[in-house]
Amino acid sequence: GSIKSYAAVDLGASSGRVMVGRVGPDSLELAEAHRSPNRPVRVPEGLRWDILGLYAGVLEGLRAAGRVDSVGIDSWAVDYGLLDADGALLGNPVHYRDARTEGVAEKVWAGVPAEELYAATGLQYAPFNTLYQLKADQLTRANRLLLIPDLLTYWLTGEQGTELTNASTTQLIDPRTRSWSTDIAQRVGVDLELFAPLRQPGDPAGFLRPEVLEETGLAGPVPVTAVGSHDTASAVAAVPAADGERFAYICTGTWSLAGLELDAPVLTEESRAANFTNELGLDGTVRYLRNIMGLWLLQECLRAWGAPDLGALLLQASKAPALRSVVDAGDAAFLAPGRMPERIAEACRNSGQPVPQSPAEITRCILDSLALAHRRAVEDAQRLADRPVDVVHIVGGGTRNALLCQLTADACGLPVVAGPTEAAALGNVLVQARPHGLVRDLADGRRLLTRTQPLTRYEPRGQTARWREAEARLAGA
Ligand code: LFR
Repeated sequence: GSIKSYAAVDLGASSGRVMVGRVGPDSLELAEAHRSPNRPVRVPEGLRWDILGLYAGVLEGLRAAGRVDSVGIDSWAVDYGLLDADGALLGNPVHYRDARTEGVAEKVWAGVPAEELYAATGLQYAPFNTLYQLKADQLTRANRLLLIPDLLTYWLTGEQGTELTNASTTQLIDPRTRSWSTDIAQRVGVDLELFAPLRQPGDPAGFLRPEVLEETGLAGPVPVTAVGSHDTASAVAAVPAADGERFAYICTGTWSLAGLELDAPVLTEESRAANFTNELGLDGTVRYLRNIMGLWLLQECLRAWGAPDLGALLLQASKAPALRSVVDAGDAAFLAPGRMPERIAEACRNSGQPVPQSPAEITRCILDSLALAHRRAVEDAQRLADRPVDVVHIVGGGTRNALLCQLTADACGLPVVAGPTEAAALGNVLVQARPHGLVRDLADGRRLLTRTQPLTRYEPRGQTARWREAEARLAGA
């Protein structure tokens, strides 16, 4: 009939899932076929992704999904696998939280100043941008670089490409031309021949190989479609904004990615100083946003505390005193794993604030700090892009955290619309539905989302003065 099924593979930093989206002219349903934890592995040489485990999870998920009309893959950004001349993977892909990039950026800037890099690529500074990772790697045997979703697509189909939205996180793309910055690549000494040709979201990416069909029990041909393969690009595509709405978005999960959808990049020096990035989105859009540490801070504490019941902890945190101590949730000091409760306590102590003691107090400190970082990003983005907004959309895993959503509404002084939770998978599905004529463009996909997905609205409780005070406290620290 007119209903089509799509497998959306969505790999996050802490779990990988295969979702099945069923799309009709006026319907959109998403169901989970398979979910498995994504466990980074610390070996003597550093922190690595278990890429074979992830791929095995994809195959299991496709088997569980059953007959689908297409498959699309998205994941976290910047990381990659290197292949030798025969197309074989050279070692486990390195985790972006690995320490090997320490001090690398400074060396790159000695050749190409950070100001010039920003003016040409629009990418915020993060130690893990692909460019810096590449400069930290031994590339002598590498013949090809495939970003994580492109690597898995290659294993599924045998075909190589570099999907654009994710390529925009390498720091080797010019956001104005939406193509390689050959000048920057040359000056920093990166051979662009390493990369497979660019693919646009919506482009065909081959068919499941016969061996994959056999392993998954699927009947071919099953096409694979390039989607917005950066999970944040897919998540932003699934922000259920109304037509003409002036909105900011916050994609929540391990990270909080907070900002605006623009038609053109903002490449000013002021924007660079504020560490805003210009990543590429669907249909010619720019994702103008800031990376905030996100629920990673809480995930790492939960790990340290031996995985206590989250619901009970959040209830206690909601009753803990508000805004007692806040930390800078944008601080790269929180990037590496380990000792998170201690590091948060240290940050409070060093800034002369009360040191949170119990898990509930620390959790409250984290959520207040995240909401405050959300406020700063939403305010800065509006100012830097000269684009005021009336509403903040929160999508992704953090929508399950009602306290975080309410605090964000309070901090921003704006209504928050929370949902959908599985935004990246939905954005992935919506792009796959395009070739079948079920979804025309971004606006059309968003209309379908607002009609079909449950959303929760949080009104600001009018305490902006308290948030302003906390902001000043942090700035003074
Ligand atoms: C979110 C995300 C962010 C990116 C970070 C590292 O999952 O993709 O957008 O900055 O992970 O890749």
